[in-house]
Amino acid sequence: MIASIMIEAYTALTPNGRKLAIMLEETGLAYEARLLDIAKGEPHAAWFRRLNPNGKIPVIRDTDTGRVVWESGPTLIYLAEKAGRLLPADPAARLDVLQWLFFQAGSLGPMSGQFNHFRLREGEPHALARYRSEVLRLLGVLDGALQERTYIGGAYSIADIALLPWIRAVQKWGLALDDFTHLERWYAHLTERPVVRRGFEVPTSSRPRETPTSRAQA
Ligand SMILES: N[C@@H](CCC(=O)N[C@@H](CS)C(=O)NCC(=O)O)C(=O)O
Repeated sequence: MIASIMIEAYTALTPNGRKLAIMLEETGLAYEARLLDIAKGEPHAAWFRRLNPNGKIPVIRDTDTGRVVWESGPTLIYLAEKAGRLLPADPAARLDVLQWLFFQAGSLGPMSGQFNHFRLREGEPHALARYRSEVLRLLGVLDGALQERTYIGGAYSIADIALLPWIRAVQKWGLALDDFTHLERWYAHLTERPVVRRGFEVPTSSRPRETPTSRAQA
């Protein structure tokens, strides 16, 4: 028997959408991905702004509880707490993870997004150089932190999941990791995980999943 959907995941094929997809695959929670067309402005439609007043993906709705969560960081925290995985309970270890999660949401994500914006437009060389150098600096921060650890926040966590699609994106946007060997090793290691690969395929792999309860009933 297939479980009913537990998480409605409003997403798109972008780095912020992909981190949610990877997280859903990692936790094994039953979910359905609902793809929005950003080019057509769908996140700004009135029905979607009732879910997220900021008009951006990702958003989740938990059909168990009716809870809606927007902003990718809190969606990852919510899902980690629901699944009891990928976010330590110990306060000090938890803060280590949250620091890197906020680093992604507050620094790497916005700076990379602006870098891509100006990369795609001519006539703003100062802006492009500014964002490019800032993204490279942030990659250096990650590289330094990963020199002495396998995962960014201690054990494998939502911080790794939040960063991963952005590290993939900046490479697609022309920034190589050659000068960031520790970050490159981390990226190669994580993208070998079958579950992460499945996450990058969402929504094509999206489907309601069996839960332990439904399997026991089958
Ligand atoms: N701070 C937000 C950023 C979300 C965001 O920028 N989402 C983009 C896609 S990656 C989006 O929905 N853009 C649609 C738009 O701005 O029209 C988060 O972390 O969730």
